[in-house]
Amino acid sequence: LALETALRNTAETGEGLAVHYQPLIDRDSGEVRGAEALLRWTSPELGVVSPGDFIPLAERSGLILPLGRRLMTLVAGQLRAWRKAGLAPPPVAINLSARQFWQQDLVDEVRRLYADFDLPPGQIGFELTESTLIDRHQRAAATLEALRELGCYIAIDDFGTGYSSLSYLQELPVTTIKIDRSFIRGLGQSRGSVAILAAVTGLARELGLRVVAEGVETEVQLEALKAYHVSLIQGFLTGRPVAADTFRECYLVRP
Ligand code: G
Ligand code: G
Ligand code: MN
Ligand code: NA
Repeated sequence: LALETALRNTAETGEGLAVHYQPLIDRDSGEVRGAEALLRWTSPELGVVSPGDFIPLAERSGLILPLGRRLMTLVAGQLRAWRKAGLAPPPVAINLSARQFWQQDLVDEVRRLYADFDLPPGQIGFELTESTLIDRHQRAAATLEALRELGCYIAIDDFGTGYSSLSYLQELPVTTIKIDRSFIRGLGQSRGSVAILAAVTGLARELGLRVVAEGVETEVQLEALKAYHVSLIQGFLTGRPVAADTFRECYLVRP
């Protein structure tokens, strides 16, 4: 309960919230092609709380709605500041949990964000899990279409861990699938992981979807991905989540 009270205070004031950015790297050129925004929380009362602890609580309690709004504003403000400084930040992906995706005014909120912070189309994208999208196809499609019209790209996060139905990929305007790190971990160890990689990349190619490998930690995994022409890499090997200033220095300022 102490944790929930502290989180509620933070949702109201924004105190102690920060955003870390993890780069999405093009393996062939080494260039940054995107970033994932990840919420970080240092509670004034409790100190650093891991996202693995506070995100599930935020989702259960509904606090993910105000917290998610704060995150979006922090990201948009950061992007505007970078652009004003003459930098060219790549598209930044924001995670949306089911509650956030299904809230009535999501599209209006995103539209307002683009306008208020002078963001070019495509500057912000979203990551959703299969389980968020699968129950209510048609309404999901309408929301996704509206987000696509604002230029947002849409990634399926943790791909392969949700439902076994694949038909939604054809029916929904998603642009990207992020192969879950549980499959990446097995590369070089289990034949099953290679089989899944082969199937997922084949499917993505046929459907014209972009593929991102997440959770890439070793050169062996990178080599295995190369064999299947997966060139977009997100993982500790190519870059950990870092604070905004570090992200700027490492990925946005070219010598
Ligand atoms: O770095 P990592 O430990 O941040 O994140 C743990 C989990 O929390 C991941 O599943 C990630 O998608 C989720 N997460 C991180 N930031 C956010 C956020 O702003 N909103 C939502 N809904 N989930 C987030
Ligand atoms: O659920 P989601 O995919 O949004 O999770 C993002 C989470 O993955 C963050 O907690 C981030 O810190 C973590 N992460 C990113 N790269 C790696 C990696 O290479 N290995 C592991 N174990 N976790 C990673
Ligand atoms: Mn994610
Ligand atoms: Na993921």
